[in-house]
Amino acid sequence: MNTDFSAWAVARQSRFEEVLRDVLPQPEIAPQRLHQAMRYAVLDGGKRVRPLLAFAAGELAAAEVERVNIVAAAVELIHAYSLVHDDMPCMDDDVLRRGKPTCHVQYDEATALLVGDSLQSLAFQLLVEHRLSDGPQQQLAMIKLLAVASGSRGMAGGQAIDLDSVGKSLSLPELEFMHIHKTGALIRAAVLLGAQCGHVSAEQLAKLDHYGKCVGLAFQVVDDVLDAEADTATLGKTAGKDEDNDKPTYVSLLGVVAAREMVKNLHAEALDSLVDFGDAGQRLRELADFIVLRKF
Ligand code: GRG
Repeated sequence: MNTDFSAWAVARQSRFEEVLRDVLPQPEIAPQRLHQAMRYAVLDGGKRVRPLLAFAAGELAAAEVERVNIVAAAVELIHAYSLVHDDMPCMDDDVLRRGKPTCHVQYDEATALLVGDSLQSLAFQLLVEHRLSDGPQQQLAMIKLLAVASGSRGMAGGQAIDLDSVGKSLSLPELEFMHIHKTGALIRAAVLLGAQCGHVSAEQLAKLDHYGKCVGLAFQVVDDVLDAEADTATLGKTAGKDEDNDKPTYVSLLGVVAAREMVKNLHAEALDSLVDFGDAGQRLRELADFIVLRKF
């Protein structure tokens, strides 16, 4: 635990890029255009927050790095699929993502749809092709965890509520429910899957689950604030979309000051969940700091 956070994160991000390059279908393999578009959507961009959370939780649980590489890749592939589909004209209809044209703009809509579908399938293929845990029951439970987190009772369900909420005003609990699913579920899954590659007690897992829930929601509240306050060049995606699309957000509901206060409280609650881990929880603490202080 001697290196500083930024050196720790950069080392894992660069190792992880190689993992992604390996697990994605090579661009010269047929169907080339689909495989090239999958690589376009996943590689060379993104903060890789979810993989970093999986790595930090895996290190806390003394997990084998090869196992964590796979769960981190599966989570990031699901995340990338969700961004590709979210950007399509039938959803958010955006032209810029990670500082470059969105997948359907660079390729075409049908290809973008298939990119999302194929990234999702590949995520689950990885989870069944590699050993992630000492026993098959635990591995099945991990696969189910990611399936639930990304499906209609997780991310996709949250997205359905999001699409339905345009032009409506939601209560704070309704908004929280939407975001805990749309954004929080996958972030929480990243923490839990990283930890489950190693060894943690049920009590420790419950604490990590609470940490994941808090940072997942904080991530979204920060996203709402950045959408209102930051510029397109800094974000690498179109700023001000929430207001333009008349979407309920923490900023529209509470205002920026109260939204920032909420982030502060979630941050404190996340750190509180890590108290019993002592030094072993340091990277997760630093990631909570990064998530609430991020500028893009
Ligand atoms: C299409 C099923 C389906 C779901 C889409 C995640 C999502 C659900 C939509 C993305 C819309 C959005 C901007 C949500 C806010 C939070 C969020 C997930 C931001 C993007 O994640 P980052 O900031 O992106 O981690 P990078 O590019 O850094 O990986």
